[in-house]
Amino acid sequence: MEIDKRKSDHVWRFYFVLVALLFVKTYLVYRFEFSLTMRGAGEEFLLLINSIGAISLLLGIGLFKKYSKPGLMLAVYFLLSVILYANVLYYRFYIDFITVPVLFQFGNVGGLSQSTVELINWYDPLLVLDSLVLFWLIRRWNLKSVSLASKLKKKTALFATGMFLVTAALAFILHPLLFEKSYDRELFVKSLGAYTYHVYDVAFQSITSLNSLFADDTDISEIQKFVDKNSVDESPYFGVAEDKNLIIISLESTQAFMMDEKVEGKEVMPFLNNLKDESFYFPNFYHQTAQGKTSDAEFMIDNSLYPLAGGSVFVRKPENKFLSLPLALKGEGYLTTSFHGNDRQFWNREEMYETLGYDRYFSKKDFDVTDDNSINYGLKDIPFFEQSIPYLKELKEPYSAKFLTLTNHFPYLLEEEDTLISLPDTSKGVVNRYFATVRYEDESIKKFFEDLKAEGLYEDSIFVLYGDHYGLSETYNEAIGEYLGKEIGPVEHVQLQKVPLLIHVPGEEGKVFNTVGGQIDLKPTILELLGVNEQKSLNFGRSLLAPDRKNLVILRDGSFVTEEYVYTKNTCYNKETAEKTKRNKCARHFDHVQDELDYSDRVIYGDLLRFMK
Ligand code: GP9
Ligand code: MN
Repeated sequence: MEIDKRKSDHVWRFYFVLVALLFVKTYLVYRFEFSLTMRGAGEEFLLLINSIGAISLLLGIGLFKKYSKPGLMLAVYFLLSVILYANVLYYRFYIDFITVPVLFQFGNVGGLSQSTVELINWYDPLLVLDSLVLFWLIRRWNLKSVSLASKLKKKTALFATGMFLVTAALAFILHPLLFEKSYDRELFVKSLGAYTYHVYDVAFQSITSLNSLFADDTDISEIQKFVDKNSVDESPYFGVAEDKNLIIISLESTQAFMMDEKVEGKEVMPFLNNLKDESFYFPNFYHQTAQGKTSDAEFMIDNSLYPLAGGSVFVRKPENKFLSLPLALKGEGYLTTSFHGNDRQFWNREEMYETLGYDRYFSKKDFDVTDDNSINYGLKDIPFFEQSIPYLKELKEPYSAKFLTLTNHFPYLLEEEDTLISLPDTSKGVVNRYFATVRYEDESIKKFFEDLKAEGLYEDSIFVLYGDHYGLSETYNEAIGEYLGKEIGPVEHVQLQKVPLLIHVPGEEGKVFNTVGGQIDLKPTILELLGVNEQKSLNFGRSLLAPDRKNLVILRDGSFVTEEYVYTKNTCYNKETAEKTKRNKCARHFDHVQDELDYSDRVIYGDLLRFMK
């Protein structure tokens, strides 16, 4: 085969320019956009080299063919740049990487919005638009599909594969449990690189989606044994709220530290602070959500299963069988409802609520939503609660009613007339505005309680108020630190994942429960108070009222917290001093933590609850 030396040299040069540019771009993103925790020179070295093999191979698609294809190379380059940038945007808020299910969530979750605009930087176009210059280069060098010397092609392929294998080998030496902890996406990206991570993620999602086809009832008995082994005794509170209506309020993006805060001497959450004195209050309660945010919290509270590490179960597994809180309550004659001032399809609620056994979903179309009474994602909380009262009055008792608040949502927008507190003055507007929307949310609940009392709906109900997930992600730790006057290290960051939990039982005295727990524990806690024994159950959580419960909460990224220790980012810390401590202090929980997350995932991927007898 004849080879045109000049033309083929240009193609080679083009290939190397693309590899070098993408390598540099990726490394700059690792360094300046992703805040990866690096431990030691080995990890640093691995981070430096981990994209080379994958980039050389992927761009090589246009090279290793019989005739090289510069256009195809550029297309792959552009695609990888877009993937990189999409991750940058996602990471800026979530401090996490995109997974395949997140892409499928876009339809349900609204896609581009004001929230995204908030996250864009001036230099962002450079990350993708360099492809235009490269396109110009194709023309300038007059690059064509030519055949290349096969010797050089072989050498390049060898180099690319070699780099890929060296990266993989080094990654396994440094992190032998890499694949067992595949929910730890940071570990994956910093070891095998951003592009290999995505290839793995696509394969992983495709395989797990087939799991339910091959599952049978042998799996469930092993998991049932595990869950039974961890069960707790009945508490003295069993049945104290028997036959009462159940009112659950999900506090959008509300973190527990806000309950203690004051700005210029004024409390940010005056109503909740009062209410907690007359309620069961849980100051060591954590959210355990991942990429499914509000829907993950709802999923956990209804099912006492962990959400999946990637995507939202509401979106991914709405056809599974579940043993949910609404179904258990229906068994006791309850009418089960949910209220939310957003579209029915958001987070695929319409479909998933059906599966979970909700009798009625009052969504945006049931409310009078105008430009004046809505902001950001939908109806403002005060009119939302006001307009819910007439519906609530009509419900047949006993009922359960879940209210999902919405105004305190990133990027925390609020009109002047609704701003009831002065804002702090940190360097981040998002952090400052958060105080105002949390204050507004507190006001809306105060008004709701006043209305419930006026309508005679208060006495016969119990109230569960919980924060659904963090509002200020790790991105804002520096600004939170400015406000709190301390640096936010890893332990402090985990502590910021505490969310409020108040359970108000009219007639019961207030009490503080210091137990360490999380959203997974709410379903058994609620059922205990209502005095309901499920006919069939598989709850990974344990009642927060049980005297013999273990103080342990497992976060979805594999971090965990006990009475004394915090384990996060592969390091064991003393909770009190926030200092690193010996790994073996945490190590006795490792197996249990891993098993608990794995078993819960297996239930969901395998749709195993359909085999429960
Ligand atoms: C929207 C509400 C907010 O319906 O659930 O969603 P989030 O972003 O918090 O999951
Ligand atoms: Mn939410």
